[in-house]
Amino acid sequence: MRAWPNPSLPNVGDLGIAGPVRVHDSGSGALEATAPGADGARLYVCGITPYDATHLGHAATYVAFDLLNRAGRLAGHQVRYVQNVTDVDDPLLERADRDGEDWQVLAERQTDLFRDDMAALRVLAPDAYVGAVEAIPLVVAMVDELEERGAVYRVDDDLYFSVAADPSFGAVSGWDRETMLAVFGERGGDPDRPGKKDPLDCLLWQAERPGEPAWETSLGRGRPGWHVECAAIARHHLGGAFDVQGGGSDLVFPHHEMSAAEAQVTDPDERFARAYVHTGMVALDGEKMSKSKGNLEFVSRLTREGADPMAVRLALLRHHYRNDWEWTPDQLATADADLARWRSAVLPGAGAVTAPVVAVVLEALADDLDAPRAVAAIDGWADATLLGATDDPAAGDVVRRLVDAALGIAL
Ligand code: 5CA
Ligand code: ZN
Repeated sequence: MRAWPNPSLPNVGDLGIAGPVRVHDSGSGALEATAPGADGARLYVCGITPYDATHLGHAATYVAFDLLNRAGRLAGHQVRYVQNVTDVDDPLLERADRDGEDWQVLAERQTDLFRDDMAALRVLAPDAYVGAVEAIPLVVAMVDELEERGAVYRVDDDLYFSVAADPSFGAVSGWDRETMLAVFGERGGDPDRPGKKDPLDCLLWQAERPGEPAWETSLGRGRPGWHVECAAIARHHLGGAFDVQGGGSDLVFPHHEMSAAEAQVTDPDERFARAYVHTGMVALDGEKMSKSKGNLEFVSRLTREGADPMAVRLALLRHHYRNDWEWTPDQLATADADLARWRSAVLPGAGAVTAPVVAVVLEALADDLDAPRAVAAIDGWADATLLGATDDPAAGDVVRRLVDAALGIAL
């Protein structure tokens, strides 16, 4: 499907990240240097299930991976970025049902809203933006391959993936079985269904249920399971052993564990992704912002009320992507004032020396996307400039390009 219009990227001139970009891999629990090959960096980020979009938790997650995309480019790599849209799945159908709305109309409207919000936040667009529905042929082909490898079995007319087929199952989350079992049911799994070989086995293909959408395929009439959707899309659009699989920390298990296992059974010689990177959860009113609880704040509500999307982005960047944190309205007011300060500091052109601030911002970005450190460096430069420093006659232009290219904020 179509993505959103790309924001312009400034001419970065001599701004560049010298060393490797390092990110925290959930599997190893350590910072790992990304090491893109000659064909560039390959990034897959799990997309929305299109309802209740775009809340600030979504926005924080996509802005975080946008920093990774930008860091890769500043390190001189071509970046190939793929994202999905889970445009058919139980939660979407349940919401459409609850509201008496056609599920496709709901999905299209919410995907449009998400596109607009991503464009407003100046998130670089994916090179391939792929819906679950349009990926059904890819899913069917992958389930066929899994079947040839003996990793598929039937419960009634539904097809299940046998997690025992992947010897490295568990390596993405590093969780023990007990922990996996404790959350599987809460995150779309069905540990108690009779007839399964292992309670952790997950659905690959769900046979048609009365009143639900279904597609006629060689697997029978039905629809794809969730995890295989991302496995099939990533594998097809990026190939094996791509650099980073990203999403919020609520996707570590089962989603990323299962997609990796399915892909690794299909292609046993290759890891699915080289690193699994996860963002912390944004809360509101003391609890994780979540569609099921309804404690949400939306990008579009804030902008409709007059918020500058760049202030929303700056407010998100004040938090390190790996932390859990809570949204409060004062953060937007603060970001708005900070943005105004940055804007007046770049305006005259001359300002405080830029070499140190350029170095800190780019180093911070390459060091596990440390946006708070980068933002603090810009604060320091803006303060010095507003106090009258004019050491560098071209400072305003340099900082404007730096903030734009590295942090995605247009001043
Ligand atoms: N469609 C699937 C992924 S294939 C899905 O999880 N969709 S979602 O709409 O529920 O979430 C989209 C992204 O936002 C996921 O990466 C999810 O982890 C992230 N996310 C959801 N809620 C929050 C939150 N409160 N804070 C931070 N990130 C969140
Ligand atoms: Zn996904």
